[in-house]
Amino acid sequence: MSETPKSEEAKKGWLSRWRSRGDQASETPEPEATSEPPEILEAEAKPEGEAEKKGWLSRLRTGLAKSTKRVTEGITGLFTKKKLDQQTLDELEDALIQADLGVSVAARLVEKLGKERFGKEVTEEEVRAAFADDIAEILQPVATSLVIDPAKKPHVVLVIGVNGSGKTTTIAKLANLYKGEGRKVMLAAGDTFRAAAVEQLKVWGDRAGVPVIAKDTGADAAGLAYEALERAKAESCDVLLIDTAGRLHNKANLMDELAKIVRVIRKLDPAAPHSCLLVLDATTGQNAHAQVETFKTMSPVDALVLTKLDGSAKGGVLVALAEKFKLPVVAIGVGEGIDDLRPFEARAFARGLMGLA
Ligand SMILES: Nc1nc2c(ncn2[C@@H]2O[C@H](COP(=O)(O)OP(=O)(O)OP(=O)(O)O)[C@@H](O)[C@H]2O)c(=O)[nH]1
Ligand SMILES: [Mg+2]
Repeated sequence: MSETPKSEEAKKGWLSRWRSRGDQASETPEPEATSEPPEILEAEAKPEGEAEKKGWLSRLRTGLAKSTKRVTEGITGLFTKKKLDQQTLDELEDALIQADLGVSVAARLVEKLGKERFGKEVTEEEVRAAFADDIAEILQPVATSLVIDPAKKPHVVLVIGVNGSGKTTTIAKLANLYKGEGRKVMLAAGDTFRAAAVEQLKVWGDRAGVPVIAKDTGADAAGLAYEALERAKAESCDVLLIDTAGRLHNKANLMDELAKIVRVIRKLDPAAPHSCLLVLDATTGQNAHAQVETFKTMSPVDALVLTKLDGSAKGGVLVALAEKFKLPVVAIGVGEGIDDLRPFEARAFARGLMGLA
């Protein structure tokens, strides 16, 4: 079920299209519900200019500002001595751990720095640049995109995660993205537990101009997912995004419900879901590790989306997650708007985190 890009070409095209339209849209108020996506198509046709790319990077940096501050504050101030000594290395390691990069990543970064620069003169900027390179190396293998297989009609994406992590919002953002790429998208309101969850998805569906298959609160989520897949197949949709509840009465209930959704949709398509995205809220920091562990036992997780990087000082956790779980990170959320989803790019993220241009 793991999704890897078909080709570098495909990935690049998708990333640049996404980047090229990201900025203008996020600065403007959300559009009213409309069945036409003229803004997106118009922006897509534009070639990606340097200015647009710069705008995108600066938005990433703005989003990461709190995380960057946390990481770099720990590093700044350690460089009163000219030569790199053991005490400075130890303090750097502590600073990286404090910034949520995790014990293992912190040790790895500091060990490498020590090997290369111990006893030598080194500036704070050089250390940040060295760390950024090493972080980019850790992130590179997981920085990928969710590739929709055009042979699947539909490509089924199951979206899971704890309550409030940003599942429904991420589904809306993805629906908007895929619709903008000219794909036929359908949404399934599989969170039948929480009152208002169905309404929330319907509002987003209207905004993105895509149909939402829904039932009343309390309906059987697996049955709903089955019906949605039947409809999506009949209508030859390209993508079906299934929302799920983040919390039920207890963990066992949630596990049963997710397992049942998977079991039931496989009656219609034995390979479904073709992608299972786990949505994590970056503000939860280290708790994200436990969430990955838990959800992996409930459903086969193919990839991660990290949300709320704009409001988090704990973006460093993404590096720790990449190193530990090696799960692809297919997108990051940098705001509440429908366009506030970004492809995850290793080098840009690493340099942003270290406060480098
Ligand atoms: N700042 C910011 N807020 C976000 C982002 N993604 C989601 N949110 C907000 O987080 C809150 C929860 O998002 P939802 O999409 O409803 O989360 P959920 O996982 O569907 O929650 P449940 O349905 O309760 O399980 C909402 O207020 C969203 O607007 C993001 O990337 N940045
Ligand atoms: Mg939700």
